[in-house]
Amino acid sequence: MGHYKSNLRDIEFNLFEVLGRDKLYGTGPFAEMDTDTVKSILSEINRLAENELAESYADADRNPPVFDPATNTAPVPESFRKSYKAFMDSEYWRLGLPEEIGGTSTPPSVIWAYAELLLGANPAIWMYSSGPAFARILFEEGTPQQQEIAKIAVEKTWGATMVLTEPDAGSDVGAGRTKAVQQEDGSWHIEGVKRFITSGEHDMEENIIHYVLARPEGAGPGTKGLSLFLVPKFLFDFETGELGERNGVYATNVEHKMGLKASNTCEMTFGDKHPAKGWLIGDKHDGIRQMFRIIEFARMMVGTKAISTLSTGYLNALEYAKERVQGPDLAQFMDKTAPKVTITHHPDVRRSLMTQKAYAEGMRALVLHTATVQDAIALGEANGDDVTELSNLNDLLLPIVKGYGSEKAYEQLAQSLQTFGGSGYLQEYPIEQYIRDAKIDTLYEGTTAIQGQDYFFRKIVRNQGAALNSLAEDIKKFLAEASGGEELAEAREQLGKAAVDLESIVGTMLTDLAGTEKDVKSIYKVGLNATRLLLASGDVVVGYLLLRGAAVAAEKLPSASSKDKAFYQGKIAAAKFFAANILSGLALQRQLSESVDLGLMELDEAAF
Ligand code: ST9
Ligand code: FAD
Repeated sequence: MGHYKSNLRDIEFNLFEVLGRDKLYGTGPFAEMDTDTVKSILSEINRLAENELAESYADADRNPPVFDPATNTAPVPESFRKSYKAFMDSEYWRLGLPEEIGGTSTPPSVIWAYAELLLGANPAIWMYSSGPAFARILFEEGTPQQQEIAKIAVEKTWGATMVLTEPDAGSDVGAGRTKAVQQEDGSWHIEGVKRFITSGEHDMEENIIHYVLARPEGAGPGTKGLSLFLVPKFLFDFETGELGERNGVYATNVEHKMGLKASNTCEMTFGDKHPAKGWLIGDKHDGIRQMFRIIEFARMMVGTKAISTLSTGYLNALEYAKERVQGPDLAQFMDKTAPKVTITHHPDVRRSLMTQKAYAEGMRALVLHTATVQDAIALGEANGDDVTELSNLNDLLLPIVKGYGSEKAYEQLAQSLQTFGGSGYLQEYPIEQYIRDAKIDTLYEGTTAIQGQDYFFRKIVRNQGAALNSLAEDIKKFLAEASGGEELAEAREQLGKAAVDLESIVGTMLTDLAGTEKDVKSIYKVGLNATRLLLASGDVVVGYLLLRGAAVAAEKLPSASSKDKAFYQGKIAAAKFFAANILSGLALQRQLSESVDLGLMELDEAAF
């Protein structure tokens, strides 16, 4: 067995016992994807993930791709290539692609369930294998000719990249200087240097399509002046896909990173050696909106990756804790001859393990809950319904999945390592790599600070609180129904209080925002609270979803099989633990949000 420990039982618990996905699968646009099919797909991907996909995880970390400046290449190690090929050969990457370009219509909840397995086993495989998923943007946003190119890109499984970042344009994408110059034949020449481009160069597919944000000559400043271009590594015949000359886009460096080393992170130089030809996607200048369709998908992916890594970190820690014998039971502290026990007997280890479990399972519920909102959007769109409200709810949840998910996964992975004691610090166990590989999740696709601002300004204020209110209504309804009975009464009360504290934090921030009319500096108070609000919201949503799961478990427990009994007991225990130990912290966050003042902003920089 490889490093990866999946939790298919909990994925299926969420999908079928809590979220009722069996009622959706096999119906309407998902007629081909019934519950049995979904279960067999997940079971097969799970097998693949634990074996072939996980196999190269450590080797590709210890022997990462090396950049050759003479040829501008960075071939991946053989072990990784094998894992990648196993995934591509499985053809599961077709799930969720439009059928017109060679895909299989699949509910988003199935995609994110399988994504967890792949991302937990070997996340770089997902990155390199995303070319067909990217082609969807060409199909949905492109000209008729580009829609045909989308089919070619899928058929040939060409790689793809999203190309935004530049040395002086990271969070501030609108500061990008890469230029696009229109040519007489309708194509464009792209000129500039992009930085940190995932999968920018590799040798596993014959071609790579770069989706590049660049500023056409004469276009305005900021993000709205950027357009999205298709820039292939090799030029090709648009009708047949036959490869032609090398295009003028080259990797000019591959970064040496803390983790996720199998994934090439490239500096890409456009138009230096010879012209880098590009084509405007959809023949219209609407780049940032088009690119954000990719970003939204990628933010969901990043959150899922982080959460999945925590889950396998926790399960590895749990396995170790059940075997590691150290010290006597605390209750026998007077007896120097007392027998030694496994560390699961120590209160502090139990506290830590239950914290890891509650976050890992709570955040899995968060991903799959968000995915069911996406199911409803897909269904609504297929039926021609107005899906605005559902889309707004999905938009509200995305920064929580990405921002909260990545921060808490990284924080809790340190606890998983702690469970191993000194052994956790060794490369003999996977946790140190998990920590290194998961750190990136709080950084790319918009740092946590950016997620916090996106959440407050765009997803709450601009939406006039509508999506947040609908989420709050769901929580209130759950509390009013008293689901889970007496067993969960105290935890429900704790959730209710935390939700009130959260409303109050939002209220404080809205008041501070309104305060800018009198004093523009009041906006700093909003900025000081933005990440706090994001993390507090994550706690409340995760607490709510854990309790929803626990209520189902409480109902099923009396008639459960002996194997399921422990599982359901664990669901109830995790929800109660989270409510008592984490949700109670919201009261302090509320106080802190109210006490924010301008002192920090007025402090001389020299005093830091
Ligand atoms: C990166 C990649 O880090 C790392 C991993 C790569 C892995 C690749 C493989 C996996 C991907 C698979 C993909 C498959 C593809 C599937 C396709 C499916 C179809 N939501 O607020 P404003 C838009 S890449 C939606 O004024 P500023 C919107 O159009 C690098 N749209 O912003 C808006 O116009 P309007 C990642 C949003 O002040 C316009 O932007 N880098 C959202 O000009 C302007 O908005 C980052 O993520 C949103 N949440 O610019 C950068 N927000 O208002 C982080 C904005 O009219 N920085 N738009 O609607 C930010 O996000 C900044 O806040 C900023 C600020 C750039 C948006
Ligand atoms: P900066 O924007 O300089 O941020 C530095 C710090 O300041 C951060 O803590 C940030 O939160 C904070 N900060 C910045 N602005 C604000 C603000 N307005 N308010 C509050 N705080 C702020 N990019 C791509 O285009 N394509 C890719 O495929 C890609 N893959 C990547 C892979 C890796 C391994 C890495 C490391 C990066 C990748 N990136 C990619 C780039 C990534 O998206 C950026 O690194 C990220 O958006 C942050 O930009 P930056 O590094 O310039 O940091």
